[in-house]
Amino acid sequence: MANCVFAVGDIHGRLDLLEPMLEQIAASPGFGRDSQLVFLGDYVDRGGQSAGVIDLLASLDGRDNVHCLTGNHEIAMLNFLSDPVRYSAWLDWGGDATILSYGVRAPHDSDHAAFVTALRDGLAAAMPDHHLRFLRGLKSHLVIDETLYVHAGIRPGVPLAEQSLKDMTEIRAAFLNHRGPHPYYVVHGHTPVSEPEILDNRADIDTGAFASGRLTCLIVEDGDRRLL
Ligand SMILES: [Mn+2]
Repeated sequence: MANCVFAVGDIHGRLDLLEPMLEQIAASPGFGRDSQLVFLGDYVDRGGQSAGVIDLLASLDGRDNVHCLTGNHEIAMLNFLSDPVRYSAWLDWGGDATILSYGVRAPHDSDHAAFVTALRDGLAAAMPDHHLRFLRGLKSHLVIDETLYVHAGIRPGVPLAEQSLKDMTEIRAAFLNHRGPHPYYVVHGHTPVSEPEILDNRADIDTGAFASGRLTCLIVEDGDRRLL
């Protein structure tokens, strides 16, 4: 029998939505020992509880049946930690909320480079080591049976092994507008939709939880796809 997979869309700091969803998944009739749990990335930014979301997911991530993928926001956060001056744009993408969620206050430096460096130093000091290990260990994609799980999508026509991390975490139009089949059915997030979009070749389950209050979980079982 094929695995029953529960895939969760973009969380963006909404621990208040993630916790009840995990309870709902555990209570679902389809959930059992062989079930797989896939998180599609964008755990941080915008919402108020990014640190809490990372802490919860990091606590699950060691299990064989739990798979955490990277989103572009996790990459932006890691980039900021390594070079805050070059990657300060992360702050405008909701990274400021992530930093606040770790209890770090904005420094008073008026010089931009000094300001972002002090923020980075504060964040690095506040983050537990296992949060950093979690972020660095995130996978780019995952294939289970005939389904590909990936944050943003893939570039049509390019073999999976040749897909770039940038495309897998950032692609929009070239992937979203492609109506033909891919080598795999693609389950993804990244581009917010008001309703989960379950198409013939892909499913977009980013329902913009940060703003909408709606976090989506798709159940994939024996080639059948349904919402939790
Ligand atoms: Mn994204």
